[in-house]
Amino acid sequence: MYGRLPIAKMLAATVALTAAISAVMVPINWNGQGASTAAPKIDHLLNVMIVLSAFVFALVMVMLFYALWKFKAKPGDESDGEPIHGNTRLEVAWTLIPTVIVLFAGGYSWKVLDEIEKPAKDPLTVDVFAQQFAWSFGYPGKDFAYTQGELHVPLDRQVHFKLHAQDVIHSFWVPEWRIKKDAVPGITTTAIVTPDKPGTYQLICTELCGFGHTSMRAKVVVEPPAEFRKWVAGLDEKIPDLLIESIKQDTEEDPIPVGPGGS
Ligand SMILES: [Cu+2]
Repeated sequence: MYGRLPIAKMLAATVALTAAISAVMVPINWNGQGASTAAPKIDHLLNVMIVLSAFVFALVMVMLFYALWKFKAKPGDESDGEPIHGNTRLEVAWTLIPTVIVLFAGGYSWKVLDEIEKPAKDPLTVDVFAQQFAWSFGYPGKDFAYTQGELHVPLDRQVHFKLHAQDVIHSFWVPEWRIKKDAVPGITTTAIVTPDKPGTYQLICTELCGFGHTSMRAKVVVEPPAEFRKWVAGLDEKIPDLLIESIKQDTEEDPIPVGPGGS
């Protein structure tokens, strides 16, 4: 036998290495500026995942380097290794630990998503039309005001973006809001965001959708509700019938296709 492993020492080394990696990785601002109520929650979730990943990495490295050092063959030793088979305790451990980590990560992510998507009392519904290679938007109210390439939303109000793809799969992403959701032909998907910082941002298509994919962007303006209302009232285009028809053919996860979601 190889003798007992110095479990306590290996565990201490793993914890120390986890702490060292986390101390470098966690303070890095991976996602940039945040501008929605979801941002701090998602950033925190990412940090928890970084610490968990650092732990797994550290554990593997400590065991690897211990084995390299401890069981190194002596010079001139050409003999075979000891024939060993199975180690129930080790196998139970390496099944149980990852299972617990993955279940925890899944459960925690579920909880965070649930909090983010909890419907507010008075959400605004905005229709988002994605097509190769442009974005356009429909606002509730009389005649469904419509804009191309520029999205305005009110500050501090939950917005339900109804995503409609006209041709291929696109994906709705404003990095500062963190939330990312696919627009899929044939179904209407919903992205829920509460912008909490005024300013100008960029909506980016984040699903490779063809030659013009990299240029598929739109300006996003988050502004106080009064300014938003004024802006919508000033729009004179309405959603083209073609787009309304295409929405009607979508399978709905929500029964209201074009939203009279208040204004
Ligand atoms: Cu794209």
